Amino acid sequence: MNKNNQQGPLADGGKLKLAIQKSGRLHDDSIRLLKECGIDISNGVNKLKAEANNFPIEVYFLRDDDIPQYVEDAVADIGFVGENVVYEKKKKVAVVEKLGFGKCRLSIAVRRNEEYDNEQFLSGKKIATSYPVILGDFLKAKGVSAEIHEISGSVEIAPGIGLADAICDLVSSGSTLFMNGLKETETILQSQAVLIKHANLVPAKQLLLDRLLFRIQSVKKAKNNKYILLNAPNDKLNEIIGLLPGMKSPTVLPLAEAGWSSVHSVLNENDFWDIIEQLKAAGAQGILVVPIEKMII
Ligand code: PRT
Ligand code: ZN
Repeated sequence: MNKNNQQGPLADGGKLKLAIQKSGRLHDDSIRLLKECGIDISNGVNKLKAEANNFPIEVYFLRDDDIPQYVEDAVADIGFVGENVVYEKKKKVAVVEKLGFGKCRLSIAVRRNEEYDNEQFLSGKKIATSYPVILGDFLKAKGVSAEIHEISGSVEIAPGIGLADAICDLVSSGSTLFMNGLKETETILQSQAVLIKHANLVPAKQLLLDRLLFRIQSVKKAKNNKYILLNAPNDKLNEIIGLLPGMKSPTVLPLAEAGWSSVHSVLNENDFWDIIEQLKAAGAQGILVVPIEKMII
């Protein structure tokens, strides 16, 4: 047994300790994901931690920037945090699973009227950012020597007030850049929320994490897939079945009306519209598409 499972300030009764953002862009989606995994935590927004009554987990509410450190130190076993924060902080933690929310990119942007051919534009320039480590690695890899000016917020206004020639910041819709007269010229990192874990979880904690991961993966798979029901004339059944992947093969049931069958299957979001068009062309009718809540394969 590792010291974390013994009595003292780190005693936790064998619960998996999860750190999530206290408030901000990742908070609601983190809580929602837990809920979709069947884990209900009592509302702890104004508290430091909350417990679930139906899963051995304890949730800590922290600033996102602090989560990698807490996980490295085993104060939390696992955390939900943006990849951008994980790579900037360079703590000893393992990235285990992409969570599918909090998607954004870390990009270079310059004044809209500037001509930017490639990263050599940045040579000798001043770049404002809250991500000096990731930016520094990028510049080094490209062999560009520039001055990194670290600021903690409102990075987008730096070029407008003459503080910098370029910025390196997170972008999602791009509207903040646009409103500040900037254009995005280079993406240096694609980011989303990820699950990180302590480098050496004790086996009992790893088992709990495996249970949680199984649930997270089932939720993610369900989100990427749709359940489809359709009616098919029997003489077109083979052609229609050939278009459907299904988890094993589609379910086919006879309809009350002679010569017709009902076909049930599962479609991946990415192939969805293509396959629907082909199904219609092949004679499928009454197509119903239903969201899937969990998918266990
Ligand atoms: O208080 P705490 O330190 O916990 O929160 P925070 O203020 O540092 O972080 P928060 O809540 O703003 O963001 C948390 C995480 O959300 C980030 O680390 C990213 O992983 C992720 N994320 C996703 C984003 C964005 N999208 C995003 N658009 N984080 C910030 N932004 C900001 C960006 O910095 C810029 O100011 O939104 C603006 C740009 O948005 P668009 O839509 O105009 O392009
Ligand atoms: Zn933060």
